[in-house]
Amino acid sequence: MNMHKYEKIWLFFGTGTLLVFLIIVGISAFYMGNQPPSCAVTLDPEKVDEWPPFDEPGLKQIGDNEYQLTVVASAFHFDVGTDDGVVQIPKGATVHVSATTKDVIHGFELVGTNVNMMLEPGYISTYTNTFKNSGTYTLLCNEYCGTGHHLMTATIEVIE
Ligand SMILES: [Cu+2]
Repeated sequence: MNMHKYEKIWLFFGTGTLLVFLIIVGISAFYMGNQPPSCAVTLDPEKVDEWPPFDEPGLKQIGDNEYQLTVVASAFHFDVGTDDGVVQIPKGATVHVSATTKDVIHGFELVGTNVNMMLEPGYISTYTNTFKNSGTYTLLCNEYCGTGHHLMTATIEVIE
């Protein structure tokens, strides 16, 4: 088969970039352990209020500068365990976020961070984030969930 020189170059280039990307994804997934956040943990969405840790939402210290933040979402509210919807986290703390929803699908986006999850009824969504910079971060719902969707916020304050 007679192939044009440029065709050979582009075939080589295309195959080469594909191999480079596959190697990068392989190293990232299997050597560095990067996995997409998984929703493989389930619960009964009718019994969220009785299901630990969602029976007591809020921030709990679980180690040296390590915290567990449990959040229950429902239309149109994030229950973060405080009356004013504000959670204070010390700067530099590692926070394991665990969240679920009681009713419909909600979003869980902590603006300005990589924390961005979808909350689905019957599933527990988790994400671990280290807050290196102090400041005020807004937690908002980014999945349209009904008439009060735009009011669905909470606040995370990272303090010195
Ligand atoms: Cu919403």
